[in-house]
Amino acid sequence: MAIQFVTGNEGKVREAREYLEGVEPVEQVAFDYTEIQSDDLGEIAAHGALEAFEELGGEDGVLVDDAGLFVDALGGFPGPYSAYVEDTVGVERLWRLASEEENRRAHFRTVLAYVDGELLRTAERSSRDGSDPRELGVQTFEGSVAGTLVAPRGEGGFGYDPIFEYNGTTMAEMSTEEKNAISHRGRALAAFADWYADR
Ligand code: ITT
Repeated sequence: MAIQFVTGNEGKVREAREYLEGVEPVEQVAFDYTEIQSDDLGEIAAHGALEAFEELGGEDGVLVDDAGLFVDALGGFPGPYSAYVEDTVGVERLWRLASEEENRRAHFRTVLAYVDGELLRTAERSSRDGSDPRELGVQTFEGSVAGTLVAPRGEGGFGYDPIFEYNGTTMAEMSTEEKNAISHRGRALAAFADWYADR
């Protein structure tokens, strides 16, 4: 059984493959699920996973990853709007905005949402009180990491990695394995892999 990772972001796929090697093969699937308007990454990811699972059909598991960069001095901006801000403002200009602040602390957060046929059937059997059984079937796994924003450095990673420093190294200066060992996604993938192995 392969895990269908529904994302257009190859960097996310590279990190998931590196982490889940030996657990399950990860297949990248292009499907443009609806990103609902919400401040809650978990809600966005869970909704997307369910929609993609229903659209793709079959039994194989579907994984969705919704992530964001939260800058403390900017009230958590860009947060759930991080992809939009990267496309419009860009990483370099976000750094310039943050560099005017004394407090350069920020964190990354990601929520992985996973669902498959067996989870949905189990949820349907156990749902009694009228709540939507399909939503109960989706499993979510969260990870976050705190760091400091710096002028861009490094050629690796993707997205905001060049401006996010952890222990003196930007995430763009790390290998995939090094980034996974400390990153928000690595932590969420660890929680997912533990749960997956215990099933
Ligand atoms: P999909 O929705 O297709 O998975 P996306 O890149 O649009 O891909 P998000 O909606 O989760 O992903 O957007 C998150 C934004 O944060 C986006 O601009 C990413 O480049 C960036 N981002 C996510 N994870 C990151 C990471 O580990 N390092 C640096 N930037 C990251």
